[in-house]
Amino acid sequence: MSYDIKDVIFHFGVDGECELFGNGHINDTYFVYSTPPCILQKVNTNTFKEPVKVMENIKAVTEHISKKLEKDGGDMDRGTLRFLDSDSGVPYYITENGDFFRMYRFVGGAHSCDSTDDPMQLYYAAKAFGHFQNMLADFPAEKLHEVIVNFHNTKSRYADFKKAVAEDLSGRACNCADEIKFVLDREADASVVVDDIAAGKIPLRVTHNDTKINNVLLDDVTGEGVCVIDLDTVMPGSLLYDFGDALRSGGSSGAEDEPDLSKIWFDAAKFEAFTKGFLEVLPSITERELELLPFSVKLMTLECGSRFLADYLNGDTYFRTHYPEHNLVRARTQFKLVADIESKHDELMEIVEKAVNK
Ligand code: ADP
Ligand code: GN1
Ligand code: MG
Repeated sequence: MSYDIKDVIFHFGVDGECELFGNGHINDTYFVYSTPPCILQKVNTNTFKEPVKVMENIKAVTEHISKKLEKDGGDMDRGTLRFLDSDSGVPYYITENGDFFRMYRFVGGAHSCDSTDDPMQLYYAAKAFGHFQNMLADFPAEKLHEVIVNFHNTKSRYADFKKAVAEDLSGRACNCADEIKFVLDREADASVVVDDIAAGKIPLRVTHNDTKINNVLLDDVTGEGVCVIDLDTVMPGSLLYDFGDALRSGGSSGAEDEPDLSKIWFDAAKFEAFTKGFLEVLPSITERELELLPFSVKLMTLECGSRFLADYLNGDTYFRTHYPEHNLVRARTQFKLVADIESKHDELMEIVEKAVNK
């Protein structure tokens, strides 16, 4: 560690012990035993090359949400992330070595799930993500920096994937020929949403873009959604990205990195619960978006699997890994899910139709 963590938190006017926290793949997260408790994060500047712009986005978005909560009598303490300014008067602190830190209040009495067996958790998570999107419906999108360019542009993700295969920087392509073929066989899927957005058939909205199920906090007592977190990638996007990514993670029968693929399938009951919650709070959803809901889950799962596999081929430079084959294991679970979602497409479409006609 090239920084003195006590000194870092001191710059935010906070004191207390710190310990590593959470299971995110990108940032380093610490729980700070201060009064009140806080979360300290070292932002991954390999992923986010312009972290000041990330913080400008997050501040604008959280202030917008705070105003909505105040107006609607929402939970001002726990309904959105609340950042602390450092002694430089900005919501971040940069060490002499260039490490970029931010600090915000810990949301108490709530928890996140990396995966879940309870469809009700999906229902409440869906309402929270849908509500988040509603609160940002009148946010001026042009104010947001595109902090990761083409983040969910699946066509450009395919170009990245093919580059990783061609370069094979890690020399691992020979270990995963079947998985590479699995991705390449589905290239036609990559155009569907991006082309519809470009043609104006799908509205561009302000979206979260990283709705992994552990990025929503649920109340410890009621189970209801409390706060949507991990706001680094809030940018203009499609509602389909948020729906699809939440079910990629939340609709799976197991962990994202479950090595035993016989334990991995896509759970239609979880899809049903999430769809119900999402549609209950998002009446503005269009016909075309509804039609693509099941496809979006497959698309986001395919995109994520291709990113894990590309990272494996590139030598594990993007996602945090805990052992050498970790990204390949993650990619395989995603592809198992993709194949299962493909086989269940009609069943999932019927669930959407049933939810709409309720
Ligand atoms: P990453 O970008 O690395 O995924 P996150 O911002 O999602 O980082 O934080 C990692 C984990 O820490 C979350 O999944 C959640 O469990 C926990 N966490 C983050 N912020 C809070 C908070 N304000 N209150 C409670 N738990 C939090
Ligand atoms: C990363 O930050 P975290 O762990 O919530 C990634 C997502 C992936 C996800 C896969 C900024 O999310 O795009 O879907 O891992 N975030 C970024 O688990 O790349
Ligand atoms: Mg996260």
